[in-house]
Amino acid sequence: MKGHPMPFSAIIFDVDGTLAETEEVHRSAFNETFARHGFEWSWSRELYGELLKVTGGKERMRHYLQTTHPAVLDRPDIDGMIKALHEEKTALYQTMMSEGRVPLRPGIARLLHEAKDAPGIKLAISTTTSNGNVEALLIPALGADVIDWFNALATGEDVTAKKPAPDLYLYALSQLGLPPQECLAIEDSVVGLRSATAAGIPTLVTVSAYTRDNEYPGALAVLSDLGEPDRPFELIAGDAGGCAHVDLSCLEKIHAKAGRG
Ligand code: XBP
Ligand code: MG
Repeated sequence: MKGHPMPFSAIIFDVDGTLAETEEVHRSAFNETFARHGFEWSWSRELYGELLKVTGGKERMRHYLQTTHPAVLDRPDIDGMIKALHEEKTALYQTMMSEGRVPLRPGIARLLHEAKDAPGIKLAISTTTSNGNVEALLIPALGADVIDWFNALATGEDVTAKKPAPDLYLYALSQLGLPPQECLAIEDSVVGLRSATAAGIPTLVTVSAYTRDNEYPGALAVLSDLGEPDRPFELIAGDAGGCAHVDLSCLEKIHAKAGRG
């Protein structure tokens, strides 16, 4: 082997679509909020797939109104209205999540447990959703102290420019105190991949319900999910280092390829 591969020091996880298939819960919470206020805005699965290109719930609502009900945006109270609707949507989402209806995706709990105790490996989160929503997903699944497993937490509340801008990943890197090449991001979407890549972070893609038909230029590999020892992932594109499920030694192999181009 030529040269000195970069050490592998951190995994940065996206949340929605990567840790769990949460987008259908977000969609229900948006729709339920709109209905409660008498708005006839109902986001179908198909429409929501398009709307996901705009990250962040408030930004997504504004984009929807711009393209379908532009007159609503002329209301003098529009900013307050979007903020209030989004707060209500967030509260509803958290109630729905507390009912425990969304399991973590294959391999997520296993990899987090392995990595949190591994010397020299740090964990981080980079998500356009909020802190409260991250907790609503992770605490019921992994316990009250799960947030302490992470050395860095970058959420939509911390930046103005959400994904695909690099800001969320740059903020995670600054908290980790690591150069991008020592990290590996795990993402489920093209906007997420673009965000991580723009921050210089090698990225592994695990596709989700809304993103499996996309192309992921620049990803180290594209997998169906992280897999489990008794249930291998499906390799969709790239080279997954010959492994059948993703654990730390597999990630190290995948990461080592990044340095070699
Ligand atoms: C995906 C998103 C989020 C959620 C909704 O986030 O784009 O906006 O759809 O959450 P991730 P909010 O970066 O984790 O994939 O309404 O709280 O924005
Ligand atoms: Mg995502």
